[in-house]
Amino acid sequence: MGASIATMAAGAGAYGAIENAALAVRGERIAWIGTAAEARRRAASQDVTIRDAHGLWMTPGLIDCHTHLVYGGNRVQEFEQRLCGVSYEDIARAGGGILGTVQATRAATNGQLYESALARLNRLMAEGVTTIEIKSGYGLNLDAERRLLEVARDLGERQPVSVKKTFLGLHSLPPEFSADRQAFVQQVAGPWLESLAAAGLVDAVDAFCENIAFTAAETEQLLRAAKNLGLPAHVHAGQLSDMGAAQLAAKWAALSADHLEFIGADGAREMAAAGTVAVMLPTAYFTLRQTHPPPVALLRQTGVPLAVATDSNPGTSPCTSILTALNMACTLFGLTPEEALAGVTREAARALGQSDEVGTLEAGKRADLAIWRIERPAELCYGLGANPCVAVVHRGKVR
Ligand code: DI6
Ligand code: FE
Repeated sequence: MGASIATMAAGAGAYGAIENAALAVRGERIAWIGTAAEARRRAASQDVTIRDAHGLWMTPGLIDCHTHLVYGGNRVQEFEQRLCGVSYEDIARAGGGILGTVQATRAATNGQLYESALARLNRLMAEGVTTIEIKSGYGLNLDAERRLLEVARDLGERQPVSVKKTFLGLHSLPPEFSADRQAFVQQVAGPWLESLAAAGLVDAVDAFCENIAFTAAETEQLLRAAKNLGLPAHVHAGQLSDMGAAQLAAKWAALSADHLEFIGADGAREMAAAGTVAVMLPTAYFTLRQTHPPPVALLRQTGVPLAVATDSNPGTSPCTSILTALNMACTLFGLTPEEALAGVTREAARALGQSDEVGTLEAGKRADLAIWRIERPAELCYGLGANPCVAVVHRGKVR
């Protein structure tokens, strides 16, 4: 009680803010939101615990809607190579890059994968993250992909955070299939997807549609298979080149198309019509020292919803700070602080198909919230390296 609340509800003014506000939790849900004065009157007649939060701000718990959190090893030697002039694409074509991480991941035990991902998850949770999407994609055979998704599931069951698991079956072509791309795509979109989905390990699918990865036609095979199983999709689209992946994502009504540095007006228009969210990944852009940002003004004018995420991964975004992603969404891509904050709350929830549950503070939604020692919400985008988070509530419980 007494905090300012950025509800982030759409159409409710800047940040959906309510000053000197109060929020009541019953069980896992938000029971009521209003002014502190009204809350005091209501509380007098009821048996409730009141916590004072004067001088603090409350926001929805943050949602990191695009991560590759679970993997073995790291890629620091590639970081050095890139700074000596070798490009990300050259490293990938020489069998490094994603395939380097695949080797390290296959060699790691489940315990090692869990512990290293947990260390990263703890840093994100300390910055107010209450929901995280975790992609597989560093196993690239059925057994290793299953292990990655099981580790993601276990993180969500053992830690106070909600996890969405994405089967990124088409991430890179593994060496054992280098002579037969089509056989690999058929395995991924056929028996592998079916078996992982049957085990309850797949909330959505994803593909890296890129000149160094998979074509639009290959990506489409996975999107079609997912649709047949009733599973939603995300697509890595236009990170390094325009393969028509944004249009493809829209055609299959994907929840999101992510990266989007190289998309055009058609992609934006079709995404807007399909309701596909554009996920901005500025820390990957920064790490790759790219110079061609996504067309944010075009996306905004066209009415495409904008989300922001860390893309946490060992190659292009060794980032475990969602506040850094917020900062860079503003400084590198030109989002307003309000757009950026909506991008890790309301719009990130939409990108995960979770809008009915989380992403804004409204009665009936899940009581996932973060409490901050800040003077105004834009401060969450302003700092570099500060963490003003003072408390987090996940499913109604203080973490
Ligand atoms: N795009 C990315 O930025 C990551 N995956 C993807 O499809 C990078 C993955 C990596 O380099 O390990
Ligand atoms: Fe990614």
